[in-house]
Amino acid sequence: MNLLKNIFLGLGSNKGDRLSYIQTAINIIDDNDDCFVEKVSSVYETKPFGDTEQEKFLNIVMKISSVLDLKSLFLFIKSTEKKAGRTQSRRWGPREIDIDLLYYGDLIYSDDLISVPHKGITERDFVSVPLAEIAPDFIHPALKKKNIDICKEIPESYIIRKFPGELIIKKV
Ligand code: PH2
Ligand code: MG
Ligand code: MG
Repeated sequence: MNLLKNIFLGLGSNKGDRLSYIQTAINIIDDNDDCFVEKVSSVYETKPFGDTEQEKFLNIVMKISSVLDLKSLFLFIKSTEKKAGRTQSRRWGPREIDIDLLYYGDLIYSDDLISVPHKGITERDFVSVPLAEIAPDFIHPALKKKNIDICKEIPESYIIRKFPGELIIKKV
């Protein structure tokens, strides 16, 4: 079986006990025998992007490795959102937990459902800054730029502060 190493996920929550929803999602991913949590970034409290009339988010990025192919991983992420307590929410609306696939190694791929690298990487500092924190030298496969350089080029800032509180990785 082929273990793919540089998989990055972006997690966000702006409803209920935000940190606890993020920790629950990390635990579910950690508990999957096909996924290995390698690193988790600091927690960032962020202003809402898009629909600005909603609560502040907590955002993190995590690095995992996995034997799951792209589509299986995507389905697992969607099921993890549900299992962690995501209720229906409109596009851009408040959500208990959102998990986005940011990079699947060096793969460049897009269809109706999945797009990697995620477009938010170059538009949202709450994605690019935590990415640069845990993987500064990882190179965006399409732009051929390092995370650390991408995060310097984001025009608008949504990050308010680092949020106190530790996230726990169990398996390592
Ligand atoms: N996610 C959204 C919409 N807006 N804003 C912030 N700050 N953080 C998010 O994770 C976020 C958002 C849709 O997924
Ligand atoms: Mg999102
Ligand atoms: Mg999403």
